[in-house]
Amino acid sequence: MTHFPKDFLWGGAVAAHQLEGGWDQGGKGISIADVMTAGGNGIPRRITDGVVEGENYPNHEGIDFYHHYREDIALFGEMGFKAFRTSIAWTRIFPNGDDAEPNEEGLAFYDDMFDACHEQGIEPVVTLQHFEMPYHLATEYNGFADKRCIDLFERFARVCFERYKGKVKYWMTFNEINNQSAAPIAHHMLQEGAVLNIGDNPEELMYQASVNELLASAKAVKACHEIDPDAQIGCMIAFCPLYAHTCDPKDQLEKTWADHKRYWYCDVHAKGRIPEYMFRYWERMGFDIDLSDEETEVLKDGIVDYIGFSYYMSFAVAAREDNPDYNFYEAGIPGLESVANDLVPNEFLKVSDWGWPIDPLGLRYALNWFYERYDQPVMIVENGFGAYDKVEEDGSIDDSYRIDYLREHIRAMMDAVEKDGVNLLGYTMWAPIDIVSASSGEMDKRYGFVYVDKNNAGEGTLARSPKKSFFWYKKVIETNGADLD
Ligand code: BGP
Repeated sequence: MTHFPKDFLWGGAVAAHQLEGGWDQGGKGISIADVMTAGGNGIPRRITDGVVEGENYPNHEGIDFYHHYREDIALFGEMGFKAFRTSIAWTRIFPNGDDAEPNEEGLAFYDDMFDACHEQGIEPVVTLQHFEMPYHLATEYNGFADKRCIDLFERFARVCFERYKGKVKYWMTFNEINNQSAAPIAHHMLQEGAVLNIGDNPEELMYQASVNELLASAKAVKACHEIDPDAQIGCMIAFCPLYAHTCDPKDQLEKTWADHKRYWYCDVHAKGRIPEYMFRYWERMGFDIDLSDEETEVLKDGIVDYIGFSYYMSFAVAAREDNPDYNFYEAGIPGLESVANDLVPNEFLKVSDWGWPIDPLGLRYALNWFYERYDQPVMIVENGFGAYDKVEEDGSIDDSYRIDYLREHIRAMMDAVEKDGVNLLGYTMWAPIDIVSASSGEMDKRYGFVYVDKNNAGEGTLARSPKKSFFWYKKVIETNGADLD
């Protein structure tokens, strides 16, 4: 007998800035993603001072989903998607973030996109802030370093809840809010909170911005519950299991602290309070984090309805001789910055062409980790394989490596549900159609079931064509995961 839920939300996930394009159309303002240049495999993206002529900004066009969304959503419908996760570009609704009135053209765009989803029987799952804050909030406020952004975010969220009430049942507040606890800190502080100037003590400022974002998230959760009691609103955590390198208790303690430092955000989202270990750390470090009693109360009202997380890879953690208190943890994104400090290579795992460790069983570990810790429904809102694809003479694309990756992860996910009893709402793989990579700005780092004819240099017809994995995933959904071959 199978315990896999019949109403499971199979689908795919993207983010507005990585596929929409139309960066200056429909009254849209400039977002922080619009001032990020293309990087490359191992080459970080640069942040320019405004939009500079002659630079290559891959997000400006994305894959022009802005003009292709009906066609693309129809392809998702053909695969049998039950859910489509995307984000609302804040700059389509409030071009500068602090405008007096929302932009009707932007609101209407998402109205029609969500209608197109429902016409295909697809439930939209929507993130409010996915690395695409208004650039104006970065330059004029220094993003979430400034507490005024809390209310600006809440206002944006309220406008969305009121407008899309009944159309959107699943919301998320901040995408991968916890990435900023890893290096490179400046890049992440900008992506997650539009913090442009990281000042003299970036770590302290990162914690302040994080607290402000968590307050903004809590206010949005409360607003969502008031405005649409039928909706569910979750958080979104970038989860990489942090395994202890050996059974040496020192490695185990190091791992425990690494979990604290990387995942305390989830404690706040799911329990409504900042964990004591974080206060102790700030005290030890001499950080002066501004959090009033009133704000502490705000956090209590912001408990999420489910935990959304992304899963791509795992890491191994080893204790350091110079870290006797086990309170140090630093990590980077492989390929983007040297992963030094207390991360060590995991000899049991292979890595992708971008150096990301491949660990399907880690997904079962992740699901258990969340479920036993927070006792809340969970949703896998990102999981996928970035790879170089080859188009054959006849136009076909055999991406069996992507199928292998997804098959093993889905198998682990199903074990977590069937054997471990995890309450899992859905699985939206990343990304059903080729889009611009968030970390590197490449087009040739492809995740899709649907190929898009566009390369790193921005050349191509933007034509869409199904890869082998398209037909495989269609069958997976049709059989509710029973046929993974
Ligand atoms: C997550 C982000 C996505 C995304 C994905 C894959 O961190 O939420 O926006 O793009 O990772 O990463 P990349 O595009 O860098 O390969």
